[in-house]
Amino acid sequence: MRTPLHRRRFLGLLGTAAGLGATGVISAPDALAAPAPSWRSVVDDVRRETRWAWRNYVAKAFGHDQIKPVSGGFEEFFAPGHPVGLTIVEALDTLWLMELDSELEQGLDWVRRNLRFEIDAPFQVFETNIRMLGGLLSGYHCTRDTRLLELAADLGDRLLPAFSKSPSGVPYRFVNLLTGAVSRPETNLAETGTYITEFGALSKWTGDRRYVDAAKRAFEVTFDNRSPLDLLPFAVHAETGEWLNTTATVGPPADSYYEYLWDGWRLLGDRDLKSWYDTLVGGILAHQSEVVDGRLWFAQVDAFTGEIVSREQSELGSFFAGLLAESGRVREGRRYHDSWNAVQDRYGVLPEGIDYTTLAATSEGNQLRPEFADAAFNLWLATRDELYQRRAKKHYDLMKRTSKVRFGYTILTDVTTNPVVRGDFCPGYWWSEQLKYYYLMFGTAKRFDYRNHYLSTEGNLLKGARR
Ligand code: DMJ
Repeated sequence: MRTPLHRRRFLGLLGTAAGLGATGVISAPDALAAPAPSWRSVVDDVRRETRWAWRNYVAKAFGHDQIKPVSGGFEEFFAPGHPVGLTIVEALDTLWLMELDSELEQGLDWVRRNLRFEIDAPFQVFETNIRMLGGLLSGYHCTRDTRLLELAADLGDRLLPAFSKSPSGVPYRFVNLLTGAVSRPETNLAETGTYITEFGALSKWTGDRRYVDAAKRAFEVTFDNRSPLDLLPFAVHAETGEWLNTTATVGPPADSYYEYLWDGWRLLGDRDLKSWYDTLVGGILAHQSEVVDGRLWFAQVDAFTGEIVSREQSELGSFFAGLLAESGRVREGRRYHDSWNAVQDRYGVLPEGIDYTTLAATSEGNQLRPEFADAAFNLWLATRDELYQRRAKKHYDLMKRTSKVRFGYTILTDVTTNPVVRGDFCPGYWWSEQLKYYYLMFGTAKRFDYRNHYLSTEGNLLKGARR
């Protein structure tokens, strides 16, 4: 039970309807924001920035996984000494959507000539799937370059042992791409259930069901083990399928598990996935939502008792506002985005973690994160309310102001200081996610089907390319 102290400030979800759109400390609330700028000029600016950053990547780090945009160096993401051109693969569909066709051709040429997966090193299955497999598949979807599909099928085959060697069907965290040796059975929900759309697209485009069947089986094991409150702890053992803890969260390392139940229904039309999503999100709304000072949050709770175990909220959790809206819960999605908007108003760039009772930062950096823009994009698609374009525009402006450096855009190690403290690296997802969300929501992209599309958790376009 929550304590009486909590009840004073922490009203239940149904207890209040007012107090939304909290006023920020630094800037004006949404209602007082300046009139909408010309979105056309913003979309042109996003395209220009993408091309500028791409040219720097080509000059300084081409073929390596990630550029270090301050020093002009590079680093690999999956395995030291084994570049797989992560930035290129993540950028393919973004370049295509933006009609940056000569840059796209440069990237495709590198992939055709260099990308191979006979690599004797353990690769993280989840990251390899959402970034590399998803990037190749979205590249194929946009360009119809069959080499991309061949590479995707080869990579899919190399990932499958993580599933087939597990006695429960829940995947191991790592697989050696050359030998198929698996490792790290202590895993979590996101790394268990973020495969169905990439594997589903691969099955559809190759006619081989092994991929989609493996992805669904992993979902089934964890869903069947749900608590009587319809909640899932986030830590699980791959070999037994048993829980390793009792804490439920919508943030990492659970987040995209929920996203992919909905997405699997949306992309593949699998009714089981929709019903599992409805059950689990019903549990989350009933037992994890909490309103503090008029703002909606999602607590970390014990999955079996419902007791709150933490009021810390990861920035990554902000994606959930968009997911709620996408799946028909627009009211809750709006409210949760309002909460994160209050954090954006307070800090400018969102810190990685906050305590939602005070909005104090619990983790001061920002890894050039896309989730707030992702949610704004999905809310905009669901409502066409310009409010979300304004919020995303502010997110974009703040990113330009704080993260733009000599050779591109970088992460921040402290957003609570003035000036902010910068790191020196640009994550691969930046090329696949926020650039694309900004571009698509500030203009009408000719190559994007605004009515019928699917973007993965990594922003990869697996449906909706208009050629
Ligand atoms: C991305 O790789 C994906 O969005 C993933 O689902 C979790 N978050 C990172 C970016 O923050």
